[in-house]
Amino acid sequence: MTDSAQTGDVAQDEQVSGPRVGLIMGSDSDWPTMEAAADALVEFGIPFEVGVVSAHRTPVRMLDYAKGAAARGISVIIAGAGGAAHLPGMVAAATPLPVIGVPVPLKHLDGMDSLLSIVQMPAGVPVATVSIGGARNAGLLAVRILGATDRALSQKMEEYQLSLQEMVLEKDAALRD
Ligand code: RP5
Repeated sequence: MTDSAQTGDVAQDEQVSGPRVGLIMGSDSDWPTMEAAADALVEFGIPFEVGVVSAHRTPVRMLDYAKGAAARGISVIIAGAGGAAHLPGMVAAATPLPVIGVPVPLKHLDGMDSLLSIVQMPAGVPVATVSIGGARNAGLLAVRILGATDRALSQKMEEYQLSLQEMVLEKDAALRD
C-alpha cells in the first residue's frame, strides 16, 4: 500500500486528471479490509488516492486532509477505521464532501464497536455507513455518487448490475441442472 494522501493545494490542471476519491484509513492495519474499496474503484476506472490518516494519532493531518480535499478535486471520501472509529465522522465534520464510513472489524467485539462509532452521527453531519467490513460497497457507492453527474460511469454501473443479475440466474439454473 502506498501512503499517497497529500494535503495542501495542487495546481488547477492537476485537479482535472487527479484523484476523484480519497480512500483513507486510521491505520495501515485496516488495509486488508479497505483494499476491497480500492479494487472496486479500479474496476470502474476511478482515479483515487490512498493514505493513512489517523483521527487520534495525527489529528492535525486529519483536519488538513479533510479541509483540503474538495479544493484538490476530490469528490468523495471513503474513510475506514476500527474500534473507537472516529475518523469518518471527524472528516465529515471538516469537509462538505460526501463521506462513506467503513467499520473495520478488529479482534474484539466483531466490529460492532466500529459500526456504532461510525453510524451514530449527530443530525447535520452525515456519514454514509456501510456494513462491518463492507469496503467493496463503499467503493461501489462512491462510483454511484460520481455516476450521478457522469452518464458513462452510470451506464457502467448499470452493466455491473446486469452482471450481478446474470450471475444469480446462472447459479439458479445450475442448482436445477
Ligand atoms: C483505529 O485503530 C484504526 O483504524 C485501526 O482499525 C485501529 C488499530 O490500529 P493499529 O493499532 O493497528 O495501528 O484507529
